[in-house]
Amino acid sequence: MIELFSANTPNGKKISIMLEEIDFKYKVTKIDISNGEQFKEEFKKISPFSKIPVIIDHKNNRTIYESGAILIYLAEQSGKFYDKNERTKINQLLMAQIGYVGPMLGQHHQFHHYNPGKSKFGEDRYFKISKRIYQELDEVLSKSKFLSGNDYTISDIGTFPWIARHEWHDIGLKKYKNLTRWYLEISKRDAVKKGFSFMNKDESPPKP
Ligand SMILES: N[C@@H](CCC(=O)N[C@@H](CS)C(=O)NCC(=O)O)C(=O)O
Repeated sequence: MIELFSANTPNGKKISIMLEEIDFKYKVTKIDISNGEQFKEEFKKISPFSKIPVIIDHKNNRTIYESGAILIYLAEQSGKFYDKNERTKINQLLMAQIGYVGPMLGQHHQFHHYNPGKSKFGEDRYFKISKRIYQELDEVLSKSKFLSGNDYTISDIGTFPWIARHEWHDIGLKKYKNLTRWYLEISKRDAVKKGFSFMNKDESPPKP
């Protein structure tokens, strides 16, 4: 059994979606990051940077933090969404999500959605970068069905919950035809619907 320590955020949703996709049994422990629960000594023992998500795989007695590392671990354990022959390609897009797409869209959320009017520089900067990310992902998806090729992989699972915040981004997902096609294709997967609503059963990926 897997224990998932998480919160209802894009990084949190990646792992619940993956667990649903591979059909592993899991239980969720909520970490209230808006109230500082991530800084408690008990949690820091399993997450040295005080961040969700974290999993404990009780069967193998392993604790893993960092969403990319967790996705790779679960893909290796299940043998799914991480084709051995395509790993370099999958890793590229997964690392791009972890190091670029997620952090930049996350800053856009901070300036544009949570704190509008506080910093024109911050708002403009991350709006511009976020638009660029939409354009770049759209270009990648003009060449292949999914981000790393013709198959749905952990790079798609990692990126999807970030694009699912498109209403906060105010960029207009619909303008990006390939990204929209990809988003709709993933939105209709049963495991994605289930994993997406892991903390709020009424939540579903918003329509473009
Ligand atoms: N690189 C990390 C980022 C995780 C992350 O930023 N988690 C956020 C929530 S989405 C968090 O726990 N923030 C609490 C904090 O930093 O205090 C990963 O991919 O797992």
